Amino acid sequence: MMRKDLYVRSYKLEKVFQDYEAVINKKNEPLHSKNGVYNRYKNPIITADHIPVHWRYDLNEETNPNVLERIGFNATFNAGAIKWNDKYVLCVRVEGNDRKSFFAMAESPNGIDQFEFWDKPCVIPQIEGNPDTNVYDMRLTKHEDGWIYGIFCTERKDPNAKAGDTSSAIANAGIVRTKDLINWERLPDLISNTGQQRNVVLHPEFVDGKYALYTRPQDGFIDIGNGGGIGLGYVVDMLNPVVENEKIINNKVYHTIFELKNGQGPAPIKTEKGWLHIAHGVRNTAAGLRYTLYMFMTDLNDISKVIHQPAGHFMGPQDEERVGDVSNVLFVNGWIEDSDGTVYIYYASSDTRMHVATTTIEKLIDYCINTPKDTYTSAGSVQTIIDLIEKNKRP
Ligand code: M1P
Repeated sequence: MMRKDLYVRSYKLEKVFQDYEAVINKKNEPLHSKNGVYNRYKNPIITADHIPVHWRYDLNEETNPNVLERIGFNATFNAGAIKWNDKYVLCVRVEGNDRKSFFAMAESPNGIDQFEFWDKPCVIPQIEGNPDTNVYDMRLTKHEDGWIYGIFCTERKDPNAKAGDTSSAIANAGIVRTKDLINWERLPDLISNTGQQRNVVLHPEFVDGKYALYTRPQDGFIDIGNGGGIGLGYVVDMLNPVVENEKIINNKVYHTIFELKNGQGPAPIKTEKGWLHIAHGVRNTAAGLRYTLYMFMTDLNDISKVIHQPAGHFMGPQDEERVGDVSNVLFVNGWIEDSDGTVYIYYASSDTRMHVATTTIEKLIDYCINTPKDTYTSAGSVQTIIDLIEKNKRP
């Protein structure tokens, strides 16, 4: 290489590293909370620009003299979350330009900025004879049995697809477990009798000696048909994960934000007033599907019983969150409760990027218990508003 070419090459490479450093060191700041319930933050916390340089570039000057990116990445979203060695760790769904999703861990010292990916993406062992085509949306649960479980969607081509149908797929829950977030043991995929599954989440405690799983049965891959609703079922042995007694505990309902489908977010958080749940609800619009986040609480003694559920969405896409590969989508599958009661909600917007919102256990309980319930009619909504107006007029 000529001296000038070498100079240009090293300049280009330096710029690539500088851009990356600028992204991972960008400070974040809370935005004013419009509703008092949570604070959004100014910047997304993980984007495709957070992908490390050594995943994207061949750094060898002989094999990459022009400093061209060799592997491109499209999006970073739908992350599971866990506090690990005092760090806020996300198991991010990374999607390459080749459309394949995979998991990669990223950590931050404070939960709101400076997220940096670990050295390599996660290696998920395959099931012999039945490899995953695509994997995504891992929920991490630290279970009382001592393992950290990761339950994710595994997608494979529908073996019964007609000739020429190159889209039909089957979704199911893949299961891994780990003690160090590095070495993953693959367990058999979930066995349920209710069709396809997505958004399956492990409850952190045993219930009557069994593992409890939140499920989302569906008839088809996108259309859930007669299925849908958040289910709850039990598994005796995670090495033979057959779901028993799967029942819908939080159904889809006509003319709500979860009219079409819904799905449990991360594993619920235990509080003295009940289990806090965050989920996504989907409705149809003329512009396509709209995904928002909502909350509910279940009983400490009977986790199948919903005891509080505010009307409507808890968070909906706003401003730049509305736009992305799949626009008008908020999705959540990770949150972290700190020992001081702070809650970090890690949500993704429009299947493109990761964000954080912070709140507290106290505020979330207040929100769930004291936000009016759905009346399911316009007249009911008006009455709810009038009740508050009248209350505010009383001395
Ligand atoms: O594109 C929006 C979301 O669609 C699916 O979620 P659900 O099964 O509830 O419809 C998933 O593919 C999810 O990853 C995606 O964010």
